[in-house]
Amino acid sequence: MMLIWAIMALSMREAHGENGCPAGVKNADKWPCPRIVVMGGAGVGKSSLANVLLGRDKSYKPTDGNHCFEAGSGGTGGFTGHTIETCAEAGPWLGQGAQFTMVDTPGFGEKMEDEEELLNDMVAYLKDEIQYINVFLIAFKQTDNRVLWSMRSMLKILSATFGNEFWNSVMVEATFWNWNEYNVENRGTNETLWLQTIRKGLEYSTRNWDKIDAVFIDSHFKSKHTEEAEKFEEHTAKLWSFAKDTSREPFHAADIKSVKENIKTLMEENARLADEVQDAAITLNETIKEYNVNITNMETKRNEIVEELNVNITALETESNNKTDALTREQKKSVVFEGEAW
Ligand SMILES: Nc1nc2c(ncn2[C@@H]2O[C@H](COP(=O)(O)OP(=O)(O)OP(=O)(O)O)[C@@H](O)[C@H]2O)c(=O)[nH]1
Ligand SMILES: [Mg+2]
Repeated sequence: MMLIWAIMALSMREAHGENGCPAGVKNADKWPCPRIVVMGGAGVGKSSLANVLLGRDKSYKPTDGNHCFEAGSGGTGGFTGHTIETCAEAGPWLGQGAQFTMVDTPGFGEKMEDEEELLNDMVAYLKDEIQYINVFLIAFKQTDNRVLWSMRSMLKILSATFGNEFWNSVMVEATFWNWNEYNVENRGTNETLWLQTIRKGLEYSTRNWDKIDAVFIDSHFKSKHTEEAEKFEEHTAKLWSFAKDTSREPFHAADIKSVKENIKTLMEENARLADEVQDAAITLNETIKEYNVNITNMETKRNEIVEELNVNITALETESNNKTDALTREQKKSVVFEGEAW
């Protein structure tokens, strides 16, 4: 009897999964679901946000000496960003809710090739350790649009690495988005316009760019300011419900290819495109040269025609003048004759 009960309990647990994870998600005991990976450019506020979502101070300092989840300005170890490795922590949502997993990642700059190692490590960690991911939270700094452009090469590589499915789990986050009344009025943009710009920026990375949604969670909000606290609650709730949305399959990171392979492919593709552009430029130059020769020939021809026309006009004028003179002479003669007749 005990055995039957134990088997039933086990299969029930299998069907519903454990630790908030759907059935079939391995390592649910270690990494509860949902699992949120925050990524983005260097210094945009990823670690601060990750800490706040785990319910601790935005400026949390780890005690074990590494820089995981440590917020701070400036690069570490010669890299552009402060966080230089991908790491995860399980904890209660906002410090008091259900258990979930937060993954912090290094910030990337503009020189993708220099950061290949960081990117490779990140992909390897997601693939081997985290395996299933509910949300890729891509953070952009509201006050700095350049970051969007520098992120494009990284997103291109991620897209090539993770495949188009990756975009189903993407939610965009606007950092440095303060909700106090003054900022709302003087921001010079609003949520809709800002999201439109981001979507446009992602247009070349995914076909689903216009379906991507955004949250505006301010990791630096002040709870004593009601409007900031309310917006924090609203946007964290939106992120939570996206993370828990079971109509989307969690992203399975186990099948992804290595970044190296993709960077190599993308670089080969770039080299091929550069060759094509060069060939096109050479052809264009030759065509321009041909056109220039044609234009010169046509100009010479036009000048010859104009000259010929001028000669003809002069000849016609002379002829006409001669005829007029002859006519005048004839008329004079006939007047004289008529006079004689009188
Ligand atoms: N005012 C303001 N400051 C912020 C915000 N988010 C982050 N910061 C500050 O920006 C700096 C960088 O924040 P981090 O959270 O370390 O940024 P990160 O994206 O993890 O940085 P890297 O790991 O270097 O890529 C810190 O000094 C934060 O206090 C924000 O929303 N508002
Ligand atoms: Mg960081």
